[in-house]
Amino acid sequence: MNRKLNIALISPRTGMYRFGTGVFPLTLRYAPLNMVTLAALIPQELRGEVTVYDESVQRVDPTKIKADIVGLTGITGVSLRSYAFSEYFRRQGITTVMGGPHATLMPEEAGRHADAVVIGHAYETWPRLLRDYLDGKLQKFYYPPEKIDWSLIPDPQRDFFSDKRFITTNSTQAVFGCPHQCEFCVTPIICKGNYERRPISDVVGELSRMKGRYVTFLDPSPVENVEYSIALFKAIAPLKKRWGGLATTRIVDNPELLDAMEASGCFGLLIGFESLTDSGNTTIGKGFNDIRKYRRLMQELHARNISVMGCFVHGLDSDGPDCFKHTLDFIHEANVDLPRFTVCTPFPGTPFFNRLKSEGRILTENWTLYDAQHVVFQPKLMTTEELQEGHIRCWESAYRISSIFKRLNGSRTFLEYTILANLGYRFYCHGHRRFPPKRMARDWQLDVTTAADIASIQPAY
Ligand code: B12
Ligand code: SF4
Repeated sequence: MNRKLNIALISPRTGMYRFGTGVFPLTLRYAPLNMVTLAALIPQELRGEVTVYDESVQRVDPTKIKADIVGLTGITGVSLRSYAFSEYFRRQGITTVMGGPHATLMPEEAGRHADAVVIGHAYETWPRLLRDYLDGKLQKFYYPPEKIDWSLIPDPQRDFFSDKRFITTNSTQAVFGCPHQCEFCVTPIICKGNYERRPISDVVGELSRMKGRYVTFLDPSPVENVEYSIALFKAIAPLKKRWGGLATTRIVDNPELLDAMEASGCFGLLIGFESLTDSGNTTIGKGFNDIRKYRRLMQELHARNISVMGCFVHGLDSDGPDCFKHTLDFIHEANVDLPRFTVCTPFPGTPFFNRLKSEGRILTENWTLYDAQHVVFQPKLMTTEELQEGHIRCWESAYRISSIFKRLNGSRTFLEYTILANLGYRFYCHGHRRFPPKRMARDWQLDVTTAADIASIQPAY
């Protein structure tokens, strides 16, 4: 049989990150890999018309989409909108498949809204699912094999995004999972505590086929296997790329690793400092973050011309109303190039969610509010209002012109990027007040969602 499948892949938007009316005037972000990877995984002999939509950079009108199968992805914050899309397409007789972080964390829930759910990585299961569909044997749940063959990763079909407004479409991933178990983090849950690596030659091959110089590594925890990381950095150095990625604060104790990063073209790292107190880091199981070494880490990175997106979380059980001041003092003293703040968020499926649930502290299970910028649980040492307001004020203070000037003047690292990024974030943080919880709570709905669908999806707020 020679039947071809028409497939539409949709990444729905969240409340604050949206095309046109979101917090960013432009899309200040790199392209995600998931949908363009799934597009590349569709077996050649089954390929009909394949389209990829990302609602954060384009308007998506579901009434215009005609396909045999619609694939939907979603992090927790977009999951209700994903369900709304799915319910709409099922009403049109189109088969829907869900995957991604939230469906992996909550497969039963996703299964109530989609015909099939792909749990975890899809390198092997997505092509199998498509063949099952054609054979009339579609299953409800697809689990990844015990041992994933990382060499199955194809070059993503980046051309789907080339005319979209991403900073770069050159994203890739070399390492999967994390050996740590931070209480709030979804990575160890999704990857079942495994920490695995792609063959270095595959990563080098993919990088060398990318157009342009700039690359983003999306690995949530890339440098915990130091031997692999140094070998990877040495292997990519001859390509003369410039790359940004993530790292933990632990790199401060490893000058060889820092030197290898610099020599391989690293221009920026996202680092989870999380808390400025020992008790804060210990409560979340991130005790390896040593606050006494934070300033030295910043100096080591700036000395190597590596800029830092520093991530800080507010609302931990040991955080009182003074936590915002600690964060602001640190970002100014250490000249953090691009500070980023989140409200501690108990993503469902994590130990953090389970603990707060058992303590009766989860205030809403409306997943749209689980975007790490809205308070969804009862903090211990603050009121919800103190946490929400303090968090927004922290953003606003960090992105005053005087604050930007102080930090960047002290850092003077990769200014051609950090000045623009700071101005973008300045605009972003002033958008926070436009997205109060009540507005956000309804934000997942589609124009074409019917009352019956809303009843089936509607969470409590
Ligand atoms: C790119 C990215 C973003 C982008 C775009 C997000 C998006 N909508 O895709 C931006 C910058 C906007 C972003 C923002 C945030 N993000 Co983010 N982000 C990522 C990141 C780094 C890469 C995603 C990616 O492309 N991965 C690579 C692909 C290959 O893996 P994958 O996504 O898991 O997809 C595979 C499978 O899941 C499966 N699959 C996925 N979708 C589908 C769909 C179908 C139909 C099928 C069959 C299979 C399938 O197939 C793929 C191949 O195996 C991930 C971390 C990571 N490395 O995955 C975090 C991650 C997705 N983000 C996360 C978080 C927490 C956030 C923020 C809250 C961060 C913050 N602190 O502010 C914000 C939230 C924004 C909001 N308002 O809600 C969490 C998700 C947690 C959760 N439960 O929601 C992750 C997992 C990181 C982490 N460890 O915490 N993020
Ligand atoms: S927060 Fe970072 S270090 Fe902790 S488990 Fe998640 S990926 Fe690993």
